[in-house]
Amino acid sequence: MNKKTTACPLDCYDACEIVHDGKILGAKNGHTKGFLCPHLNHYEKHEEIKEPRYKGKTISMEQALARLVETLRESGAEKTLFYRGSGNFGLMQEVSDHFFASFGATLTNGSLCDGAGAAGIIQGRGSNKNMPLSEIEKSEVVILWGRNPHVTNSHLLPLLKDKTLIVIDPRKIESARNAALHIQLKPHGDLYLALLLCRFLHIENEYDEEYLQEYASEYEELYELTQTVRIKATLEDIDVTLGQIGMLLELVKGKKTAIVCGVGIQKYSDGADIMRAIDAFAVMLGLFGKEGCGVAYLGESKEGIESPFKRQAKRVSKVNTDFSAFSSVFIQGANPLSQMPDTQRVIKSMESVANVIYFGLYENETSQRADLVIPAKNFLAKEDIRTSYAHNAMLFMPQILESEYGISEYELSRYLCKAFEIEIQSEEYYLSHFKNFAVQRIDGSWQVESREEIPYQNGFDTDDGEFCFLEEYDNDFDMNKKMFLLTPKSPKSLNSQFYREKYVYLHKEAGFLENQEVQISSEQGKIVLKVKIDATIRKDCVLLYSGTPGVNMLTSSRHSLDGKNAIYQENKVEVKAI
Ligand SMILES: Nc1nc2c(c(=O)[nH]1)N[C@H]1C(S)=C(S)[C@@H](COP(=O)(O)OP(=O)(O)OC[C@H]3O[C@@H](n4cnc5c(=O)[nH]c(N)nc54)[C@H](O)[C@@H]3O)O[C@H]1N2
Ligand SMILES: Nc1nc2c(c(=O)[nH]1)N[C@H]1C(S)=C(S)[C@@H](COP(=O)(O)OP(=O)(O)OC[C@H]3O[C@@H](n4cnc5c(=O)[nH]c(N)nc54)[C@H](O)[C@@H]3O)O[C@H]1N2
Ligand code: SF4
Ligand SMILES: [Mo]
Repeated sequence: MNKKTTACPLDCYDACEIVHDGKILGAKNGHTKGFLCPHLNHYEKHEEIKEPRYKGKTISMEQALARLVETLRESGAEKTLFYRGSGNFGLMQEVSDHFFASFGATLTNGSLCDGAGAAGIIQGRGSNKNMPLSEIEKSEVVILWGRNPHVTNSHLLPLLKDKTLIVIDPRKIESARNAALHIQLKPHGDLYLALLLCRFLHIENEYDEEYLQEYASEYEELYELTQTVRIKATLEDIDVTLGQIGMLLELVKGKKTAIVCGVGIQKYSDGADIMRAIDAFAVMLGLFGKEGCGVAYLGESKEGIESPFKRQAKRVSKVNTDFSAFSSVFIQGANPLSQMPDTQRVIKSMESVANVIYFGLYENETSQRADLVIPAKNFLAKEDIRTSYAHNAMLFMPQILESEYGISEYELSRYLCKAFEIEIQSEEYYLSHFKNFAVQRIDGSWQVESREEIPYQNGFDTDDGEFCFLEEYDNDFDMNKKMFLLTPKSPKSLNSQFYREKYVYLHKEAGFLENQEVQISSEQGKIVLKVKIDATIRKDCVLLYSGTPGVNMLTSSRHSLDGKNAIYQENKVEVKAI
């Protein structure tokens, strides 16, 4: 078989380049450096749905598509919801938005992922431009602030070699082992930590005054705000010492520093403020617009690319969607019955929907509930292009294999457009549209043209070009005796895809035994799971990986105050033996 190159389609910072010669292998060149993660190393072992079915009975693809058209005709656009998740990050996934928006159906907005942090970034900087992996490579000090690269971003690891590492995470993640400093703070303590870091920078006159005068002249107001944080009491509340603050400031002094943030820090109601406070610390250090410096977050994967699809539509939030308001709900690339918050509510809300249609690769809670199941083609069997939320490459994903089952998003959308007399361009047209947003570099790779390697070199994108500091914050650190719920990502699964976890992870001093069955409960609901003892987590934390069946029985479908994001970690929980 000929060698062909493509890219991993999954929702992951790395967006790896793949060489396929009958086997899936990591490309040797570029950031992929010849290795892939377990999800792709074992990709072809995961059994895909091969046959469409309606009300439990196998049907042909022709019958499924005819059934779908009939269903949409019966419901009408008003009563149709299109709910798309992040199972595949190819740009062509949005072609279904084009059909449903043109049809007049309702689409979604809001975020289960990074929306609160993104909102905080935009409030401060006026835009959300990310620090790419290639710049992190040039830094001397890297602060992993709620990012776990061994699990979620393994292609960052080779770039971290020989750098001074600081880890701020309630868990002793793998990177904490060789970090110069690990601040194992209480979950949700980050806003206070960031404000205290700003305050001490000011007290010790270690801030970048020249930079601040030019690009963030209201820094004295920020200092006043930080003075409202009571030092001793707050440090106790968040379980951080003055020594740790001093050491962090010493380690970053005069060094090219990258603050690399993940999504765990912002899955709270004040997630936007948390991210904005971390940004403020970076501004105080003068880290923006300089080589090897800045703040990396989960950026916008479609930054610099205009969509060729019609996307204006009525929208409802994907955090607390009222499915019962619709008679047809078409779900693509998502498993809302596991991954949306407050599963109890989702089950109820979906109960009365006459037609739940699931368009995906794998069996899961949502495919089990669906009336009509339509198998998708996987990324090897369809044409696509992807970009990343952590680097600036554009990667082409030509079809590599023929597949006898499933249908691509483009083919499905074309079929629906034809049935409803909606205009749609050819697949080649869309692919070349996307390609127009990239330029080829000397090494042959393609890069999204308008993305900057070092954003904010001439100030920020706010009205006056200056950083806009946080002006107030919510001062109610949750002191109640219940335990913090952490729901980070698992090395075995990608959210609910692949090998899903089934345990609750607790510190040995939490008072339970390995394999003991316990009940975990929150205001929202409860679940029973077996215990795994885990020395990497704090005594006051209960860890359930994202994708664990039942995890979202415990979470609430409230939104973050800004950014319309889910707040998976806001609820505190209790554990008891059963
Ligand atoms: N293997 C694997 N890779 C994935 C995914 C997956 O499911 N599995 N999912 C993908 C997706 S959808 C995303 S969004 C990214 C997310 O990528 P990351 O942001 O790296 O993922 P998380 O594991 O959610 O969170 C990272 C760290 O934040 C810590 N954390 C949790 N709460 C807090 C807090 O309050 N404060 C601080 N300082 N730290 C906290 C957790 O302990 C964890 O170590 O990963 C992507 N990559
Ligand atoms: N408690 C808790 N819940 C969470 C999180 C958390 O941290 N804690 N994390 C949240 C985050 S960050 C995210 S991003 C969401 C993710 O939530 P979802 O978007 O629901 O993601 P997955 O669970 O990965 O399910 C993706 C589905 O896409 C399908 N799929 C894969 N490839 C294709 C394809 O090419 N075409 C089609 N049509 N389908 C495909 C697969 O069958 C799979 O079932 O979960 C959120 N849920
Ligand atoms: S590290 Fe991420 S992009 Fe690379 S193969 Fe794994 S899931 Fe795909
Ligand atoms: Mo995510």
